[in-house]
Amino acid sequence: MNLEKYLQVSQEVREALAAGKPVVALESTIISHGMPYPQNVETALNVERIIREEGAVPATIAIIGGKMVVGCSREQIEYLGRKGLEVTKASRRDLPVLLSRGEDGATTVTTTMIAASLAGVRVFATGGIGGVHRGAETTMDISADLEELAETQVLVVCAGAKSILDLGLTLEYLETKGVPVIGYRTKELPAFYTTRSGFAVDYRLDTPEEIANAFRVKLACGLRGGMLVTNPIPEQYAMDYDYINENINAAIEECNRLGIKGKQTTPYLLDKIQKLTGGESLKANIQLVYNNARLAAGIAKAL
Ligand code: PSU
Ligand code: MN
Repeated sequence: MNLEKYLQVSQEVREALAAGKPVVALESTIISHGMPYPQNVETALNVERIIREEGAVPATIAIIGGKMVVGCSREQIEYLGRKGLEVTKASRRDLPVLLSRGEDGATTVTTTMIAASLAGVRVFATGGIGGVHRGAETTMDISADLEELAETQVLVVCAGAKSILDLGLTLEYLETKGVPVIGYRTKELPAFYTTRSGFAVDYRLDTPEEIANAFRVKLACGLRGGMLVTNPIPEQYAMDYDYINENINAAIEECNRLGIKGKQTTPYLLDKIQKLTGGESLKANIQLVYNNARLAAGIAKAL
């Protein structure tokens, strides 16, 4: 069986890779499950534009009709954005059935890393990653994103992780799995909406070149897994620490009260926080994604 049956790389991305041009992968669960329509589509298209302005080629990734598409068209992005929660949120475990049945899926950090790596794309920009959920000592809810970072050689640029997660346990897990956690121009792990979290990253690196160098060494040594680059939200868009955390706590309480579990947990919390903050958190979310796209393009160029 050949992979081409299940992997479709757009012409633009194929040509860029063949010419050694920088390419940045983008996920699609952030479009379908991370933001409401139409802001999701607007953001996804703006992210692509920003990456082009920075001199790299964007490759939005999704599963369409049983193929991992690397380099979605505008129409495909619009389609995923409109379908929203109706699209299957596709993690590593979902790939075999979705692909064999010819179905669609929105790729999370895990499946975006898998498809990017198969296509030869090494840099990926997103908003926030999944991690160890609060209460995981009893629920065992630990995102497959962390295992993928341990397994697949793709560098992921994010704004840290939301404090819907247990950030301390998330860092412990990444340490156990040997995933380098880099702070871009910071020693402190950013917490998505805020630049501060109270937790330290492993290393502070101050330029895209230094980050690219470290990742190049990882690839050269054949070390399994990726690298996590955490990029703080620009100060002018950051939210008040206490305000956002009160709302996150309220969202988690409601989630527990309703008994929401498994893959529904993260999308439920994202939506609830957006509602509780009257859309204010969505604005911050959009800006930090743009900021990550810019840095990822810089790293891809340096690589
Ligand atoms: N966190 C965010 N925004 C997101 C996600 C997480 O702040 O859009 C999405 C990403 O696609 C991530 C996935 O890979 O949720 C993790 O889901 P889970 O916690 O179910 O593993
Ligand atoms: Mn989970």
